[in-house]
Amino acid sequence: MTATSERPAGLEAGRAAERAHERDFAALAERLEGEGFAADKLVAEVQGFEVALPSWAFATGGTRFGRFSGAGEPRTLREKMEDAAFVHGLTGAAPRISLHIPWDAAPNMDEVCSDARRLGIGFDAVNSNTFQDQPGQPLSYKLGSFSNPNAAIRRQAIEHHLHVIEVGKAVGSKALTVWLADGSNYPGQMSLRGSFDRVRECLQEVYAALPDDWRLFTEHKPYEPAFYATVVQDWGSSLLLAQSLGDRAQCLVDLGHHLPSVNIELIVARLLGVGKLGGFHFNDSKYGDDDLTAGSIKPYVLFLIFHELVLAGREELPGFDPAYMIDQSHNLKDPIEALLQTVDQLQQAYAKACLVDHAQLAEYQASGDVIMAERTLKQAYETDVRPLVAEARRRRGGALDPVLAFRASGYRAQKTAERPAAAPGGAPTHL
Ligand code: RM4
Ligand code: MN
Ligand code: MN
Repeated sequence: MTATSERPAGLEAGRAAERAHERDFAALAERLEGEGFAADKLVAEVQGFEVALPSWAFATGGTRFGRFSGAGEPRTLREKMEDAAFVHGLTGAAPRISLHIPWDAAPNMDEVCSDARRLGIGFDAVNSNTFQDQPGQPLSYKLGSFSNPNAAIRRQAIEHHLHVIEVGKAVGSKALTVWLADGSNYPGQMSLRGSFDRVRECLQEVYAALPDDWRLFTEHKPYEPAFYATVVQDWGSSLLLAQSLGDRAQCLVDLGHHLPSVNIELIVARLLGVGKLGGFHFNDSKYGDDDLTAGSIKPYVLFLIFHELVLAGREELPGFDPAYMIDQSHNLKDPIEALLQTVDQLQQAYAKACLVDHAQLAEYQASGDVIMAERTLKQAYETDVRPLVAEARRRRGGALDPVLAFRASGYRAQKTAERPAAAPGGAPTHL
């Protein structure tokens, strides 16, 4: 647990649940020891896994057809940070929040920092937003920001990014994530080469303004809102940008930003191989940028991605320092419950990846034993690691079962009383 002043309510699982956990963990530990693993070492590895929470995921998201908000949702950055601290208290694995500017604009950054200290949370990458026009903004991003043929619009977008860096500096962030909606809806609308060149030039200026210990993440996405040609549409475009910017520019992989059936773990491996894998936006997807709960649709893919990451970590690949972040929109679930479930799913995928016998796998690969190589992965994937993950949470002061602990805590009811309901409906908050 962190410096959170009070231990969250709901942490005390019933005695029966404690006993059941102890029994399950002992059985799993014995089995793993039999397979040559040190259970305590595995628990410690899982305890070391941390992921950042997105400030924009604490309120109900929406689609372009509507939004159905729930009770007690946060209305201010401080309230989002309170919710984040609660999620961290129950999971012990989410000690940072990622801000989105200007959605999280706050008049007094000193207050934001002192709230964060009081709540025991820190800040991960800051995100810019040139995909919407803000009230009072002089020039429109309707036809693009960094790619816009109009130099004054590009200048405005650059100034916004410089401002976002200042916000990040004030809270102690160490990275800027740039996702651009830039692109075209119709052939002929914009120059396919020229638009990319303009994006690169603008990013060069932003990169030059980064503090020395910061990284810049470029995030690709195949379509939406540009339905014909998105400028940074794929990992290749993202990599070209990162390579042309410099060492501290890396690519961010949002799991929902790939067309159906694209092999994401292969993309991860490619980026790892050239030291350009900067981080993740975790979520899951059936069709496109669906923003569903990580692990809810393709859990094996999530495991295979973590397998590449754990392997890269063990091999100490140069430049390997992935920023793990969540980017989801919770349209139906209570946002806090969805995030608790997400962190648990990520911990499970990570724990399973820690169980892969890499030496054995390499031998099977070298001898061309296809079945046994695949079985080595499946052996890890099919292990029920829930007791391991629960034990890791418990040792970090979190809950055995965060969702049940949240329900037992009365937190949502308390916040519903403290935070008068927002107006029903309204515009979607998430793209
Ligand atoms: C985009 C992308 C970005 C996020 C916005 C809100 O689809 O995933 O990471 O900042 O949505
Ligand atoms: Mn994203
Ligand atoms: Mn997205």
